[in-house]
Amino acid sequence: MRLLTAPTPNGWKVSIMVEELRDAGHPFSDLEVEYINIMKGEQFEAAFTEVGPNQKIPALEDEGFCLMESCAILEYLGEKFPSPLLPHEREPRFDVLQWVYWQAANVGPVFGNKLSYTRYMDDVDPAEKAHPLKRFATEAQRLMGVLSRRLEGRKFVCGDEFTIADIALYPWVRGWKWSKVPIVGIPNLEAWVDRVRARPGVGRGLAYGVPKEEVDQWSEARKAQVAASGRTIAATENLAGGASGKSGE
Ligand SMILES: N[C@@H](CCC(=O)N[C@@H](CS)C(=O)NCC(=O)O)C(=O)O
Repeated sequence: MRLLTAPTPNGWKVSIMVEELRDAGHPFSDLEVEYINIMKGEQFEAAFTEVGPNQKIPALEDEGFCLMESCAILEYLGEKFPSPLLPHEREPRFDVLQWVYWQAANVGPVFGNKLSYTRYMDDVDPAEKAHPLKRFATEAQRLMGVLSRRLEGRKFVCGDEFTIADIALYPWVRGWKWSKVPIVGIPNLEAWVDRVRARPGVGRGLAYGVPKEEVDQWSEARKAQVAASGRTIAATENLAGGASGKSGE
């Protein structure tokens, strides 16, 4: 099995999943992790595109079967390697899956756009950014309200068990300082973030592609590097992307 990934929220979903599954007794002894340098545009190369046709990490290749989309990969691994991370019974399984799809359709795109406008799109006139920034900030805050309500009286998103719903959501929510979506003063979210972070598998998963000492706090050099790379990816002149490799140039 090959995992093509990078140290970003969507990449960490899958590395956390692998480490949590290891803790659940699945050794992943044949796993090869290949880091894709999205700053240099390696996601646009043919070798990557064959596995991930959307030209975004993560992507997985399992004995010739190729899979893109982080949440589809979570579901695939959850199904292939049984554990409480993806319940088998229909109702508990769909209870988990609805939150996974909610993340994929809402939290990921909204936080991603908020982050791009907040941190990266510096080739856009500030006046032009004002409306999308406000829209994505308001929606991100609304989504955090929904998550907080869901967590009321629950240890994890779907109850006492940690599942792929938590895995899908956590890497985006933990990055709230970077995306500037404040969760301080929302006790259910703060407590959940701490509870998820305390899991050894989550700690190891977050270390993929990042030195251990920078898992929770990036160095100034890394912040500058990430900001610069994000700028390249988010620049409006690069939005047409394509397979030319232009984005990384
Ligand atoms: N919906 C996709 C989103 C993947 C995605 O946006 N990946 C980003 C990194 S977090 C990426 O590869 N960006 C490179 C680019 O946009 O060129 C998923 O969940 O897998």
